[in-house]
Amino acid sequence: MKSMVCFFALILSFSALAETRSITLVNYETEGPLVDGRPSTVKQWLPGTIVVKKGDDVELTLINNVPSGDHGFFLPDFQITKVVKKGKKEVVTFKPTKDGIFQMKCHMHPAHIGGQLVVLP
Ligand SMILES: [Cu+2]
Repeated sequence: MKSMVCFFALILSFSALAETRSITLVNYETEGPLVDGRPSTVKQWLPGTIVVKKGDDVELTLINNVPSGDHGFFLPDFQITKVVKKGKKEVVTFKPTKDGIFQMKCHMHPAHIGGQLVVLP
């Protein structure tokens, strides 16, 4: 009986170490300011800030439903570069091994508003 309790305690402690964080990001597009007298479009992945813990198994579902076309998801500090085609969904997974605040953006369009990944210690 004692070994059985130890076994379950061991399983519980392992499951508490790393959790899976599943987060869905949706591409959003709206009218932006005039640029050189012409209307512009602002694009962003929402939510613009996502928070996870160091060591978590992170699964990001990226949904691109904007009419302007394909967009990218770029998280350079974790070597993630993904193109999400118009009307499609992509899933990326990674395990953050460092804490801090990291930039995420579209690598295909420099004017795309970037967001941030917050990794807690
Ligand atoms: Cu883009």
